[in-house]
This record gives sequence, structure tokens and C-alpha cells, in this order.
Amino acid sequence: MNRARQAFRAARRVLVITGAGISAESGIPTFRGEGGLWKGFDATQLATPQAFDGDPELVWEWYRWRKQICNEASPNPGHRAVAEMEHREGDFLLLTQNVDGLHPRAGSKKLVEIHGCIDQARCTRCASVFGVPASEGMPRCSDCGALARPHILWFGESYWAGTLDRGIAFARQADFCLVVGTSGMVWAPSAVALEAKQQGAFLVDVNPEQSQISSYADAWLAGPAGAILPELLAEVPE
Ligand code: BV8
Ligand code: ZN
Repeated sequence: MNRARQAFRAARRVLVITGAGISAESGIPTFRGEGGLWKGFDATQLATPQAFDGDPELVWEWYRWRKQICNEASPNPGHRAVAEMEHREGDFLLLTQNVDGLHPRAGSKKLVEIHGCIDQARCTRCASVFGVPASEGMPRCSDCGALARPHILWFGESYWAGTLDRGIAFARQADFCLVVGTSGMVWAPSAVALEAKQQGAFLVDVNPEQSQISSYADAWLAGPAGAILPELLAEVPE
């Protein structure tokens, strides 16, 4: 922890990458945890264009159910610590894989939600993006009336311009990269962390379990984000 804390305090350009684990303490079960988050469905089966084309009603029902869980959850000390890092650091970027909206609610501003946001819908025809309406059923586009889909990046879809590429560009200049609560199951966000490491950044992995990142990290802080991150930020008496 001390080596990580010193490296963080010396850092000038900090990249933070988060996954579902940082929201676990907010009561949002992770993709891999037993939590039954997906009503028994396998996320990689439902979070796909094929699933939506096949049964848009089921996919909307699933996302509305998750949206309710996310909207009722609150940011935890881990989210707040990441927002605090942004205030302290000159150059800072948060790349989150999470669609739960808890980072912006905790105060993070310099963030890219690379997989989208559960509160937004996108028109399947004119691609306009708008808030998911409270009314039940499948939302239609407020501009052209066509069916809307969740504004979420699904498995098998390519990253939107200005998301992953923005993270990779920042990773090339970062001197500290903090990865929190990700198994590394989806390869692209992990590739950004490894890019930072290859370019000389000090890489820290915060996860109660070993992840695919831990073995590359300069420090693996084994524990829950809600406890570890505030400790990483704590002032160390000289
Ligand atoms: C892409 C939104 C190429 C959905 C998500 C082309 C065609 C077809 C497939 C592919 C393809 N190219 C690549 C693929 C493969 C695919 C992929 O990676 N599949 C996996 C299953 C192998 N990738 C894609 O399709 C991606 N597209 O790569 O296109 C490309 C690249 C560049 C430029 C152009 C094109 C798109 C993937 C996006 C999928 N959408 N989310 C929704 O939410 O409904 S991914 C989703 O799953 C999450 O967002 C997240 O990314 C991932 C889950 O991973 P984690 O967040 O890590 O969560 P997980 O549960 O796995 O782990 C939690 C961790 O937390 C654990 O380690 C646990 O120990 C830890 N933890 C628990 N408690 C705590 C904790 N940590 C800290 N504190 C705690 N308290
Ligand atoms: Zn439209």
C-alpha cells in the first residue's frame, strides 16, 4: 500500500479504470458474482444486438429492471474516493465499464462511460440519444418515432469513437494507472491498462481476488474498493 500511495502522490497524469466490482458495495451485484443480477439470464446472451432484434421487449424489461436497481443504489466510498482523486490530480481521466451511473452521481466529471449508461436510450433509426422515459413499455424516439434501444455497448459491437480511443491516448501519457473492480473479462479495458503499463505508468490493481490485471500490476491491493481507495488517498504522517 505504501509503494502505491507514494507512486500516486508523485503522479502527474492519473488514469483510473473501473469495473462492476466498484459498485458491488453499493448493492449492485457484479457480472460474475452469484448475486443473480440478471434474473437468471446470462448477460453475454442478453446484452447483444441479436437478443434485441429477437425479443426487444424482453431486453427492455431486463434493462428497466436493472435501471431501477441502479437508480435506487447509492455511490459508495470507493466512488467518492475516485471523484476525490479527480479534484487532487492535474491531469486525470476515469474510464468506467459500468453503466450504473454511480460515478457521475459521486461527483466524477472527467469520465468516459465506455459501455454507455443505463439511463439513456438511442433511436434505432436516427441515433438520437435521450433519457429512458419513466413510462413502461418500449420507448420510441422523440424525434422520428422509431423504436429506441438502450444506449449501451453490447457484446459484439464496436467501441464508439471518442471512448476507448480516448482512453488509449490518455494511457500513453499516464504515469499512474489504477484498475478497480474488474475481472478483465472484457479485453479492451484491460488492454488500456496494459498500454499504460507498457508506457511506464505505475499500475495498481484493487480487487479482493486476483484478476487478469494483478499479474501485470506493480501493486495488487487485495480488498474491497470501499476500504482500499480511501486508504490510498489518506495522508501518510511523514
Ligand atoms: C469490442 C454493457 C472490438 C452491457 C458490457 C467482435 C465481435 C464479437 C465479439 C467480440 C468482438 N471483439 C471483441 C469481442 C469480444 C467481446 C468480449 O470481450 N467478450 C468477453 C465476454 C470475452 N468484446 C466486445 O464485444 C466489445 N467490443 O471489443 O469490439 C473493437 C475494439 C476496439 C475498437 C473497435 C472495435 C464490447 C464489449 C462491451 C460489452 N458490454 N457492458 C450491459 O451492462 O448490459 S461489458 C460488461 O461486462 C461490463 O461493462 C464489463 O465490461 C464486463 C464485466 O466485467 P467486470 O466489470 O470486470 O465485472 P466482473 O463481474 O467480470 O468482475 C467484477 C470484479 O470485481 C471481480 O474481479 C471481483 O473480484 C471484483 N470485486 C467484487 N467485489 C469487489 C470487487 N472489486 C473491488 N471491490 C469490491 N467490493
Ligand atoms: Zn429517431
